[in-house]
Amino acid sequence: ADAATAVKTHPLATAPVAGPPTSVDGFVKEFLRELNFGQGVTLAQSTVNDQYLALARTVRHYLMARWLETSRRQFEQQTKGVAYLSAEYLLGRQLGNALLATDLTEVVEDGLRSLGIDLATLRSQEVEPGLGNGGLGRLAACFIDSLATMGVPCIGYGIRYEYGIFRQTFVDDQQVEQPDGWLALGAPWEFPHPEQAQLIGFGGHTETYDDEGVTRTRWVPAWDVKALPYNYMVPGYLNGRVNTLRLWRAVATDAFDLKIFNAGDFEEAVRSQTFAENISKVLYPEDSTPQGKELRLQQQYFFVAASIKNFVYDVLPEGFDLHELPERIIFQLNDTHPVIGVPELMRVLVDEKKMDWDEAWAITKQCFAYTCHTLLPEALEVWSVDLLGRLLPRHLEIIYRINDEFLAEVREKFGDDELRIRRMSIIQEYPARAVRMAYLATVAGAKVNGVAELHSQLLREKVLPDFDEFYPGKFTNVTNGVTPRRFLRLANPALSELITETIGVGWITDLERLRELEPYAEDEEFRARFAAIKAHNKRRANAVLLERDGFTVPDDHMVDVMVKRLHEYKRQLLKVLHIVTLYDRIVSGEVAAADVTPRTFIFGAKAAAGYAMAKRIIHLINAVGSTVNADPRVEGRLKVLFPPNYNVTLAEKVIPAADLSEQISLAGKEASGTGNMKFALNGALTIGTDDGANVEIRELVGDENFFLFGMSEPEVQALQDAGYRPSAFYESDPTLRRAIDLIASGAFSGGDRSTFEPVVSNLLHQDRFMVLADFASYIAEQDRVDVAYGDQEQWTRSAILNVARTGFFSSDRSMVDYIDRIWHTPPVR
Ligand code: F55
Repeated sequence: ADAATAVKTHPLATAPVAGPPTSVDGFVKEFLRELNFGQGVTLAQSTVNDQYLALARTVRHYLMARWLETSRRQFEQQTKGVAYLSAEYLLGRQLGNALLATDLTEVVEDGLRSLGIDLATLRSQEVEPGLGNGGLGRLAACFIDSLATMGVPCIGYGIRYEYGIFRQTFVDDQQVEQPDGWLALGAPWEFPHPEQAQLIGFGGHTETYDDEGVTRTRWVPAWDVKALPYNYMVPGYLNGRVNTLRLWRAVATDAFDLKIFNAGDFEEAVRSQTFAENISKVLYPEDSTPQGKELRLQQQYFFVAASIKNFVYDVLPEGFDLHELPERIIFQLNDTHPVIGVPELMRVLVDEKKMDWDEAWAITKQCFAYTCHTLLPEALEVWSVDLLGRLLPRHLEIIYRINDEFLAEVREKFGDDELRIRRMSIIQEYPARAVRMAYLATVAGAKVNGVAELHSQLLREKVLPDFDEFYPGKFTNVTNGVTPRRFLRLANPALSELITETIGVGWITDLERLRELEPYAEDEEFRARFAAIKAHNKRRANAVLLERDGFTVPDDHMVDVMVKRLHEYKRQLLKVLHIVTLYDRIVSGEVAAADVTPRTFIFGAKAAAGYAMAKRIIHLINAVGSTVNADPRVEGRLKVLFPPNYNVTLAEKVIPAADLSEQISLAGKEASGTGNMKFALNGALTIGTDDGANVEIRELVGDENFFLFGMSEPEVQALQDAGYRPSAFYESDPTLRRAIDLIASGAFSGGDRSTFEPVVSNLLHQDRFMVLADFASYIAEQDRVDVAYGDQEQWTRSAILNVARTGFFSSDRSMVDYIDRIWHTPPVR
């Protein structure tokens, strides 16, 4: 104890050792030290990977004092902070962002050059942590970047998947998934803390016991796993602040295998270890149809329970009065994946901290807020009572009680309206008894938000109308945003430089200042520079795609990009029908190839491994691409590129090169979209439906600078109600018929009519997302795009205005909205 006190009161106890000097010399010394002492190699012996790892560790050293200092001050200040609970963080590469945040890029570039090393080569060596599926995971990454940059106390909690989103390859034009072993070459950004491991229980039963005259319940789990935290730095931009992302890894407890081992079954002991470690083994690649798999529920409970324990027992000071929890923390639920945290906090407060149920519930209701990211009914998570009862029996009891008391309140307010009670129950009865996690989140959350204006409106009016009526003021909107650091400053250095030269550097942390660019749309010289930058970015993308996939992007082509997860509602098929239509115009002789606006179509999309229709659509895109690209009649005026394994790293190269951004979901289906924002900020024009955040983009950039097509959400609803018959559109529109017939004829499948028959027949007889209904409008608008592109000066004007008017979509602004409308965390200096 004396030794511990001596350590804590030492004059240097809380003063971290400063990082290496911020000079080229200081950097080079530290880098060589890491290479020699960390990697154990001389410069001459070192591989690119050695150099990358040594560089990453060197950059860490510059951040370390700030990280320790941020944590210390946070502990000292004891102000309210955010715990962002997310099963996914799609971080992208770390090195470039860390260099940007510390302003070390030039020093490092120069220092490495003096050793004969190219920084860009080392940056390419990094394997991005793909710990997310798409928009939801990337949003979490943008949010924690913004919070660090704005100096808001935040811990991100999640799962350290050993395998992130699969690596996509194409074999015979079809998707094949490969494991993403992102840790294989070393993990220089993480800090494991095995001494802070938590035990997480599963299964077993509950029992009541007498606690000095009070009957209490306790949970007796049947097995447990150890949750090991791995910390990651989340550096703020040039502000000396470093927040923490804490990801949990599952490992077997000693007891877990020891018991079995001692029973003499060594093989079983090893098997059970594997069983425990499976929990954080791999990210589920489903991004819209949760499969209700037991392992997935294990993952959810595992990370949420570890995070709540960590916060309550380790982050809060000893002796903290838990009645004040809402003044200290808000747990933000990124979709329903962490909602099991609600009964978990109740269990901790009631069973472990022996708090009165009503008191605990009053606290819990103030500590959670819920963000919904979808409108598709099949994407709303539901866990069978059967599974929950087996895996988390105490949590099921708690959910039942929450539901009973909630339904009693509903009865009190609305009377014995049994239909309404059944509609609003957290427990669904048909087709099987199951817990509706979105309802639980809505009942428990202090606030519920959608992710774009239209989405929030539809959420209130169509998905949860009873709840909106029952809880006035609970529903709100926070429109998504993207971090300007990664998606403009890092991804588009040339445009960033032009912007900074024109309006100063303030835009990087105050993106609305891009407005100051508006007058330059009329400046001919500025336009020329802006256009030259777009051309430069196309050549840069060309170089990356050439090296990666052997593709070339012709200099004189419009670059038309659709990158996002493959899903029927996003309507990649509509894009395919457009390409087939253009192709058909040429090969049928309707239009001379020379008269077609040259376009390169770039797709990027992963399909969930079990989503058969999505995989067929990938196959079709590749097949159409192969045919179109190889047909001499096209004279190279249409080109279809589908680089495999679209990820954050590729996005950073492709988005800045785009002229046209495809945001063509069926109105009312895309909650927000965030790619749409990244494209507009990088000077692409959007062709899009009135859906998600497209609505707000169009409002901001102006109708003249946006290509709108398709039905509005009310029109979609009306067509649905009237009875949608896709074949009617096929029969009455000869252009559409030719495109579909061409696919059906086997023109893209070596004459085999069966290959794409399921796609064609689904379009003709189901077409859940009304591709055929919007086809004519889409083609007409695309023809206007061609005309508009013909006037390059005017196009560039529009592109500049897209940049100047979309500063609203900074995730910094999203954070301000969360703070004002939901978190009420105090401003931090
Ligand atoms: C992942 C797992 C499950 Cl089980 C369900 C959904 C997902 C997922 O990745 N969803 C997702 O990415 N949703 C998207 O969220 C974005 C951020 O809010 C939105 O912009 C986008 O519209 C929405 O589809």
